[in-house]
Amino acid sequence: MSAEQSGITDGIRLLFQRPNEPLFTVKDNGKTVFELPSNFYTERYETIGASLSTRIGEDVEKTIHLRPIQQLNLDFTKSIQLRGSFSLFIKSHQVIAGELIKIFLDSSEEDFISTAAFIKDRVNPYLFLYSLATAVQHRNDTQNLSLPSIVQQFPDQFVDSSVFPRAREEGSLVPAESRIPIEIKMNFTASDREPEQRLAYFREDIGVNMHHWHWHLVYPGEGPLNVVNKDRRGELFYYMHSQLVARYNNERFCNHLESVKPLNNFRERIKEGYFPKIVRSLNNRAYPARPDNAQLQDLHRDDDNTEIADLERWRDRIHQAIDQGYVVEQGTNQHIPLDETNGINILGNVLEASAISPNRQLYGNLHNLGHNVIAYVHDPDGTHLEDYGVMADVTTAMRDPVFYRWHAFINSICVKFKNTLRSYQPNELLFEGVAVNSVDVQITTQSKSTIPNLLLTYWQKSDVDLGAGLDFGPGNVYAQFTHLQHAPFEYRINITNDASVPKQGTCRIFLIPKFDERGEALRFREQRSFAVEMDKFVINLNPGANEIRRRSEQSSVTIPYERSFRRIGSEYQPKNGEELAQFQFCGCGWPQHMLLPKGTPAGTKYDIFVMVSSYEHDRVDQVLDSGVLCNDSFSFCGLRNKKYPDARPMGYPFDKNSQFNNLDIGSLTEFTEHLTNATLGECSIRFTDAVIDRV
Ligand code: CUO
Repeated sequence: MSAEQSGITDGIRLLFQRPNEPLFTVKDNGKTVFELPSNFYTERYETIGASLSTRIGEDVEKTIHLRPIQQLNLDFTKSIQLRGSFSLFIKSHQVIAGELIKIFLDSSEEDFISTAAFIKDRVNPYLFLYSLATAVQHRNDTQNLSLPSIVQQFPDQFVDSSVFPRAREEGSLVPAESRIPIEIKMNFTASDREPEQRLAYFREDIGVNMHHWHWHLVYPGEGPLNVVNKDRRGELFYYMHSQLVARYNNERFCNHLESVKPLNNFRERIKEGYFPKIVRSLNNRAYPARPDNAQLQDLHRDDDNTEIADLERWRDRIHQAIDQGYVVEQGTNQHIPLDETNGINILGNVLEASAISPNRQLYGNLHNLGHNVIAYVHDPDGTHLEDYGVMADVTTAMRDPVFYRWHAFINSICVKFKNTLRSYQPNELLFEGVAVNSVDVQITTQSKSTIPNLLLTYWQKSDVDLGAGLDFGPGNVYAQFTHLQHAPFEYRINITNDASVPKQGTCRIFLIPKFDERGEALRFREQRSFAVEMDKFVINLNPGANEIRRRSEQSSVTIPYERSFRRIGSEYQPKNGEELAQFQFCGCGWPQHMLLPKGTPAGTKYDIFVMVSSYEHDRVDQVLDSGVLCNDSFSFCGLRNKKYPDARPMGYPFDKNSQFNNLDIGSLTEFTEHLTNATLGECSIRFTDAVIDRV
C-alpha cells in the first residue's frame, strides 16, 4: 500500500465513526482529529467551529490535515432531511444515493478524503455512510480498507433501545477497565402468546441483519452502471433471498410453525403484526409498529405515491411476461427473451427493480415499493407524520415476519419462471466416471458428543461494542446478546474416480428437511424449495478412492463468527497478511453461527445431499488474484469485482425440474439414485436449551 493509500484508508475509516457527530470532534477514542479548511464547517459551526476544534484537539496524538476543495453543490440531496430517514427502497432516495456514490467514485485519489469529509455533515448520516461505503467497495485505492461494522455505526438499528440509557450510564460513570457488558434480553419484542415470536432469535439476530445490509451494499440497485451492473446480480438477488426464505422455513418447522405463506394477495389483511422496539438515533424516534391484521393502503406520501393497484398491475405484467417468454424493452419495444441463460437474471432485475431493469415503466418497481407499502401501513398518507417501519430499511427488514412473506411471494414468481424452462437432461447432471458413495457428518469439538451424524445446537452469548455508535460516546461499551450456535462439524465424503487420471469437480452440499412442522413427510417438490445450500467448493479427485473432509467453518455461504462481531479500530486488525485480507471488507455473508437450523431437543432429521459436478462445466474463466478478498461467502455474495464463480444456475441442481422428476412424482431418494455422482446422507440436529460458553 502506498503512503497516500494508507492516508486515505486512515482518514476514510475515521469518517465512519460516530456518524451523528460533527466532523471536527475527536475520533478513534480521542486519539485523532481532522483539521478542516474553513469552508468545511457547516453553517451552525462556521463561527465557532475552528475554536471548538482547537480546544477539542489539544490532547490528541494525531491530526489529519484535509486538503481544501471547492465548495460542492449538494442541493440534490436536500429532499432527504438531515435527521430524517433514508431508505434504499424509496426510488428518490436511491437516485440521490446513486449520485453521491458517483461523486465519491469520480473523486481523485488526492481529493477523496476531503470530498467525503466536506459532504459528511451536510447530508443525512445514513445516506452518507451507505454511499461512502459503496464507493469504498468499488474504488481501487481503497481496496484494503476495513470498514467498521454497521452495528457499531448504527447500533440502534440492531439492538433493543432500552439498552442505550444503561450503556450511556456505564460509559460515563464506570472506568473503561471495570465496565461490564449490558445484557440484551432475548425475546424482547413480544410474549410467547405470539407464535411468530418463536422465530425472534432468527429474525432479530445481529449477524443475520448485518448480512442483509451488506448484501445490498455490495449489490446496490441504483448508481453508476459499472457499480450496479454486476455479473448475474438479478439472479443473485433472487437466489440469495430465496435461500433466506428457505432457511427461515426450516427454522419454522423446527418451531412447529408452517412454512411462510407468500404475500400474493395485497388486499388481504396481514395477520402478523410486528412491534420492533428499536429507535433511529438520527432523530431518536421509534420505528413504528404494525398491529396484527393490518390492511395495506394506497400510499400518498411526499416521497412515495404507490397504489395497491400499481403493485397488482406490475405483478400481473410480470406474470404475463413469463407466460409469453419475453420482456419488452423500454424505448425500443424489442422483445428480450426470458431464456435459459439470461432469463432469471433479467427477471431478478425486473422484480427488484434495479437500475438495469429493462423496463421500469412497464414492469414498475414491484419488490421495492412492496416493501414500502408494507412499511407505511400505519400511516399511509403521512397524516400522523410517522416515518416508515422496519420493512423499508435493509438493516432492519429481516426482523419483521412479513419480510419472509413478501420475499416468498417474490420468489414464487421466480419459481413460476423456472418451471417454464426445459428440464435438466441427464448429461447436465451426471459426471461420467465419478461416483459419490457416502457422506457423513461428525462434530469436531473434542469435548462434545461425537456420535456420527448427530449435530448439536445451543445458545451462546457474544459481545458487540456499542461505544462507537453512541453520540459523544464514552469509549467502548459492550452489549451482550444471546444467539444460536452449533458445535463445529466436518463432512466426510467418499468419492471414487474411475478414470486413470485426476479430475476436478465441484462439490455441492445441501441440507434438506425430511418432515414439515407436523412431522409429515415432505414431497420432493417441497423439499427442493426448502433445500438449504451449505457449501460449494472445488475438489481434486485422484484416480481411485478419495476421502474429502470439509469443515463447517469453511462454508461458501458463511463468514466467520469473528467477522460478524469484529470490533472497531486498527488495534483490532489481524497482523498477519492473510488473516488481514480475510478480515477486510467482508461483512457480506451469512453468519457462521446461523449455519444450521435450530433443530429440536428430540433431534430433527435432515437429508444431506452431496453432488459432485464436472468442473469443466462449472468453471468460469477469469483471473483471480491470489488471496481474493471476501471469497468465503461467494455463494451468497459473489466475488468482489469478479464474475460469479460458478457457471451453473444458482441453486443447481434443485433450481428447476429434471428429467427424473418431470411429472412431480418421485422422491429425493429416487432422484439421487439416478445420479451416481450424488449421494444422500442423513443427520439429526439436536438442540439444547442452555447457554454454552465459547471454547
Ligand atoms: Cu433484501 Cu427485499 O431485498 O429485502
